[in-house]
Amino acid sequence: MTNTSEQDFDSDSASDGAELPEPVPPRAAPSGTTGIGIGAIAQEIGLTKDTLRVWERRYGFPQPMRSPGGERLYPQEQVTKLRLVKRLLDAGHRPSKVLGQSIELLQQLAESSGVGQDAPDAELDHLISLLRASAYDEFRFGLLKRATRDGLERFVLDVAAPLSARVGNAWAAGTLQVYHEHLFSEAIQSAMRTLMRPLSDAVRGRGGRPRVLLTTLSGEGHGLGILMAEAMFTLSDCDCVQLGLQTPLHDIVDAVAAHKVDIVALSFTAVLPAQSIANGLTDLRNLLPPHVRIWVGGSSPALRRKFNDGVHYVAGLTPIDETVADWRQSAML
Ligand code: B12
Repeated sequence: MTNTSEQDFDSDSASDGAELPEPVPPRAAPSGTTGIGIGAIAQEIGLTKDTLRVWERRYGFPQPMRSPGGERLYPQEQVTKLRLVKRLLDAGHRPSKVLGQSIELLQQLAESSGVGQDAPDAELDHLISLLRASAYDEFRFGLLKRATRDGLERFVLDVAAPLSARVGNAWAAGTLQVYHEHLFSEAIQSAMRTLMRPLSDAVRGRGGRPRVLLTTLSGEGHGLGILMAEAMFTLSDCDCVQLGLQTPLHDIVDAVAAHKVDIVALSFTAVLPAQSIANGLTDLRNLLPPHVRIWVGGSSPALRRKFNDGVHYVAGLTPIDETVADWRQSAML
């Protein structure tokens, strides 16, 4: 990995050395008050429980209430703020600069730094409004029409990728729900598979190389990144083996041997803690034969850090063609 980032908020390094407030004594939850437990919050937002405890101790936020049994309970407004905090940190802001701010200030900061902002596109807005209105058949029709009109590459780059970001932003803003995300994923997957199938079959018939295995590691439940990457690899004449989501490391290793795979391509969003990604990649690297490359992509800020050698970060979908060309050149030497 060549890129580095100083951002790391997974453990005690969740602090960045700024002035710290006095610790706030825990409040008991008034009877009848609801709150969300630390495990559920950590999972939903993509932080570790340790990070939440460290922030509480060092920055005075979040400030959970306590259940009668002494467990942390986070009220909804703190969850909303935490979601926003996480997105600002993913965009490169520092914990000490954001954790003490009001939600209104954080919203302004997000707006001024472009976090969660959609580029104007009336057609994509229309698709989102169909999804929101539960006009699912219309939404699927709209996607398929665009896919047929644009072709695979343009559909991936101009529709599937920006629409995923829009859906994510709408979910974060509370204007789409998780079931909308599921419906969206199903519709995108089906449109992309329909477009991709004839080409994939033809590439397979020609014995295209490299052979690329695509999957995600345990804990990473987002599959549109590897699907879009598969489309771009296929357009670069690669034979793709799509394993889907969350494949255990030993199963990846077995599939690599059985299918004579040259490259393992993995996708990471910001949900997996940086340390889990680093550990997973180190373990996988040690388990795979050295000639098998590991290429990683996706929006996780952890990918901007330096990992061990033998893991290559591909910064987006368009560089896939060039990276494959480099592989072919080195394979011929
Ligand atoms: C659909 C969706 C879901 C679906 C996924 C269904 C499925 N089968 O895939 C469901 C509903 C299950 C879901 C669940 C969750 N999600 Co969700 N989800 C999304 C959404 C809208 C798209 C997901 C996706 O596949 N993205 C991956 C690709 C498309 O995006 P990318 O990482 O930016 O990668 C780009 C490139 O780098 C490249 N690329 C990607 N991978 C690779 C790999 C290689 C090798 C290469 C070369 C290139 C490449 O392609 C992309 C093109 O733009 C995103 C929004 C978004 N912006 O991504 C949120 C998002 C990822 N989800 C989010 C969250 C919080 C969750 C949940 C924790 C809570 C929830 N919403 O229910 C759970 C966690 C699940 C888990 N354990 O992983 C957050 C993560 C934020 C964060 N900082 O942690 C996001 C960003 C929404 C948001 N704006 O807050 N989600």
